[in-house]
Amino acid sequence: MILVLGAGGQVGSELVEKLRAKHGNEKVVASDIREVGNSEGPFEVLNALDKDKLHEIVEKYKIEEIYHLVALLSATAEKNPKFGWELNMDSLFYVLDLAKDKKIKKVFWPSSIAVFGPNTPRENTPQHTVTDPTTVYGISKLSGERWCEYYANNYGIDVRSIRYPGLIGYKSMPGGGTTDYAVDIYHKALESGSYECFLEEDTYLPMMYMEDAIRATVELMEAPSENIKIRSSYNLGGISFSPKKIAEEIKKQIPSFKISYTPDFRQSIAESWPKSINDSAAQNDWNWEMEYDLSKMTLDMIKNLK
Ligand code: AKB
Repeated sequence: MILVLGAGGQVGSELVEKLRAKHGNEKVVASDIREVGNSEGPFEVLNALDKDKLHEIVEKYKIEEIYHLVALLSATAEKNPKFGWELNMDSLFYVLDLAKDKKIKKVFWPSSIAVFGPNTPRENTPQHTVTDPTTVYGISKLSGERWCEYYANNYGIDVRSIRYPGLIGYKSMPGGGTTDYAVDIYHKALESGSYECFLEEDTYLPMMYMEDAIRATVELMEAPSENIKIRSSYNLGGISFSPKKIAEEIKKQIPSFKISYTPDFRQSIAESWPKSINDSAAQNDWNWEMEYDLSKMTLDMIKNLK
């Protein structure tokens, strides 16, 4: 049995669908801090900081595998740093300890490109390099990575992780990230024909279409354990583009689309992150291969949002 924490979120809602299609609706327990509509299988309301309830659910359903997707993202955590740290770290320890105590067998926990910082090489960022995050979110993800590796090395737990780039999908909205503009822009292009972007036009960031991100997650979790050489978190490259580039691509489909730029506090977060990522370790260890580039993604986003 599989448990997904944060099943109502941007990744969670799509991952639950995918896992249920693969394993059967009854085999995947979805959970979130509030009820999510139309759950096709078992659902539990769970605050990821409620350790006792988490233990109860693991016992009740005889859970073997947890996907821990709960987090306060980069922009939101900056507004509430202490809570961002508490939520992102404490909930991770509860899950890692379940694996350490042999109550569950396998853990997926996402990290992020936010672990990198202003002194990281920004182009083709290597797997192992300077990590000096400036956001609470990035600090919590980097610390989480170190703890995942520590638990794997010292307690032999099977924990796997990906440093997600900004994720773009049509089924769900992101909540509180710096890369959120790249989802919102498609919605606004179709709703009103224009978009006011909170980043400057030439701010390049690594991004990925949700189809690819979900497939990467499933492929990583299905790979033989001996192939998983990195127990902190794998770089995942995706597509590198700026607001100007995505706007140009949207204009190919909606010629009257207009974009304007009013950068806010998220600009300095974006500037501290890489522009593009080297994911050769993921390619070598578990055969990772991206499918969607900017134009393929844009066509699919617009088709589905229409
Ligand atoms: C964010 O912008 O905070 C997230 C991320 C890159 O992890 N989308």
